Amino acid sequence: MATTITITGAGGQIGYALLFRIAAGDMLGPDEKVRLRLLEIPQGMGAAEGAALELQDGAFDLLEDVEVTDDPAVGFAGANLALLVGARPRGPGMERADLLAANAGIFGPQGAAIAAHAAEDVRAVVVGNPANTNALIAASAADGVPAERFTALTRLDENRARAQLAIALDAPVRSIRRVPIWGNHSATQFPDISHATIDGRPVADALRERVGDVRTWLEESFIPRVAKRGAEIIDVRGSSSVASAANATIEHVRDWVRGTDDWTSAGVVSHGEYGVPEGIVSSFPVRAVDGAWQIVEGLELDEWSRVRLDASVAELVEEREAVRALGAL
Ligand code: NAX
Repeated sequence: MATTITITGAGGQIGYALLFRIAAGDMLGPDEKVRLRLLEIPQGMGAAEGAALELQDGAFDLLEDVEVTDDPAVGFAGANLALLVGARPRGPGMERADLLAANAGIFGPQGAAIAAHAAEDVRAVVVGNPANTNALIAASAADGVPAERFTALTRLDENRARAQLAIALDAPVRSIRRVPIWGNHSATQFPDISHATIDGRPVADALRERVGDVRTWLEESFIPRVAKRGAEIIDVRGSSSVASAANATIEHVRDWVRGTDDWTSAGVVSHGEYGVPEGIVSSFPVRAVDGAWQIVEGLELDEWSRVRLDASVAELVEEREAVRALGAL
């Protein structure tokens, strides 16, 4: 047996950073064979075919076979996992509505193709932006596939938040746990440290000793740094986040399939938890149990946190209204 994994946008940057790690067993472990389906559009086929040649040259023990296609029916055939990376980037002068419309034209048909051709246990993670709303569009087009099988990547945001805390506290990142991201994968996201621990002790107590007034530090330094990290990477590197995004994608899928021992973050469909309107794909603190994400319930959110979560959710509701107006839901 092998797991069939479809990667859309496989000829792009994140695709290139993902493929070799998946083939090496970083995502599903050293005992699980993988079959890769590289789905591209015609312009991306050359890059994807080149990556497939390099996958051959990697001579990976776990890699059963690789197929490159620009036909979604072929690309999603039998897929157990779908990594939806390919998306339409915002071009010069493009309004948000144009961006949503262009991506609805990608993620609607892909959701339908997943429903028609993927394996019954298919699970999808959307990386391509706007990730949360793209996941919502794909889920609503995938008749017969439970909406819970469509998720959006916010693990990169969580990793960025944990890394910034580790730097501020001069501590190893592994010592920092429970830093959920709430809301949208956008500049409105809310990285929440109120339940975070460092070696089991509240992060807020440790921060007070280092930064003084914690709330000011969160508002003026931590939250903007995490929420705008993507732009900072572009400024410094001259290109958007790639390897860190691929790493987070691998961690998201690994945890979803193999389970978590603590909380993490993922964009999942709301059933009304924490007052997030039903049906919205929002980031929450989650655990993975028996192959399914569960939202961690019962957490206290103070007024200051509530305002931030509500602002990000309001943006998600607006995006949903915009795609509804386009007829994409
Ligand atoms: P690239 O432009 O390098 O690659 C995208 C690839 O997708 C291209 O090869 C293109 O031909 C392909 N593609 C476009 N439409 C397609 C379709 N309908 N079917 C199949 N393939 C299609 O972008 P890359 O740097 O790889 O980024 C990919 C996406 O990830 C972007 O939307 C980007 O905004 C998003 N990101 C999301 C992150 C997250 O945390 N959720 C972080 C990183 C990244 O910004």
